[in-house]
Amino acid sequence: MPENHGKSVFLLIMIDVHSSSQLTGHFIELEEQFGAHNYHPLPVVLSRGQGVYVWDVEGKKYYDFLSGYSALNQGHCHPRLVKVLVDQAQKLTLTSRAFYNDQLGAFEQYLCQLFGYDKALPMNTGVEAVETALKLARKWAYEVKGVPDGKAKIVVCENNFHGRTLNVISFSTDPQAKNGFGPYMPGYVIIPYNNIPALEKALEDPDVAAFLVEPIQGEAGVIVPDPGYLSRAKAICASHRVLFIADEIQTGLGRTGKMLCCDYEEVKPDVLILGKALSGGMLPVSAVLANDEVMLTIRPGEHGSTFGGNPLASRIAREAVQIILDEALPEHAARIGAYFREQLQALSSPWIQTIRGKGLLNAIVINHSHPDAAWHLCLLMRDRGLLAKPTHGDRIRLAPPLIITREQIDECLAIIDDSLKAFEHLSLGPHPDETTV
Ligand code: IF1
Repeated sequence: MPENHGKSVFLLIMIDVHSSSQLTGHFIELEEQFGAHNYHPLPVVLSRGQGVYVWDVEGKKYYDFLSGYSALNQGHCHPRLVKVLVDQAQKLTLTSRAFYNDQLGAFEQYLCQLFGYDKALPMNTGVEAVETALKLARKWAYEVKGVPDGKAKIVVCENNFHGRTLNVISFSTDPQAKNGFGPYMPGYVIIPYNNIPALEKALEDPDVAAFLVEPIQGEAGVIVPDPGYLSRAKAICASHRVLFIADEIQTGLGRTGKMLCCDYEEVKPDVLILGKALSGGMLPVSAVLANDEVMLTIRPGEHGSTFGGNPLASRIAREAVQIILDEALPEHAARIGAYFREQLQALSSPWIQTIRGKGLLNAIVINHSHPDAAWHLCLLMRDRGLLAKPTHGDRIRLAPPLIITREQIDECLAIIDDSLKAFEHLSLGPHPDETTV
């Protein structure tokens, strides 16, 4: 072997190591220079996903504990979804609703028969489905309930998150989501979450059309209401002829250990909103389900969207939901989620103030005075191979794909435990992107 061979190999390795960390910096700088700064991502650049794993550009492997904010219940790049995506993409992707197509009706029938509604209205993003539900509620109020035109009110909860359009942030209570975007849409009444007397009082107003609620408040930090809250709220709505609208965009499709979170209390929403995992993370697909009395208040030309109900999305969504059923993901999430919370508790970490959640929608509240503590814990977990993100400062959502196995959960618990132990020696760096440990 030539005498300088060792040096050249060493040099190559150095260049390789150097270039790979440069690679991360390169992609971050691209987004920094050319992208809007509407997010503050964890400093990791992903290039591949499969199942519960993602890989960064340096080839490092991580457990994904955010799951695209619960859009990846079925896991990254599920083979069945990739197959139908490729198949359908080679046939027909978009017709617009100006014409019929051979995928939409089958998708609508599938959703209606599975969830027990007369009709489905397909949209794309979650917030578009929320907007659709709100338009339906108002139209129904005027045409069926008899609320005077322009007077309909919709009751929502404090600390809600239903999306980021101007109308939806009009009833947000989160200054970060709302401030600076006025003027706001009128017609919303905000009450405390998980508060039955407040709801009863609000529904005394005969102009109330609907109550829009998340069965568990995700963004607020996985706030689980008291048992019975949803069923009592539904009963109060029924007694005041008010539509109960469940936003199951994040809690639905198996995430909380049932197909729908409302199933825990056998509550059948008057209007059901689905999104995120409805496509298994392949592309935006959302839908609103309701019976004819509500759904048929919108007539041709009164609502729509270019991509809503496109054949590609319809085919993928049907497969995405079928995977949830075939792989019994709700039941699995219930079992694994209970085990995960129990084992998290058993860590008895002084840094964990609260553990809460249902199924595989969980969060921990960090017990640390530093405002960036949760962020730094996420950096420690990133360095050990698990990706999660803080929400509202001191809370970390822990929501892996529902396909995660018990052995994988045990590996993740070890990562979380090791990261929490490293917290003891944490010197929180001046810059929230780096921690020195
Ligand atoms: C962001 C939150 C989660 C949702 C519920 C409607 C929507 C969402 C219950 C709108 C979307 C996403 C949006 C994303 C972060 C993420 C999120 F932190 F913002 F709140 F998951 F908790 N209803 N949630 O959770 O659906 O239009 O986004 O498809 O905006 O930062 P979308």
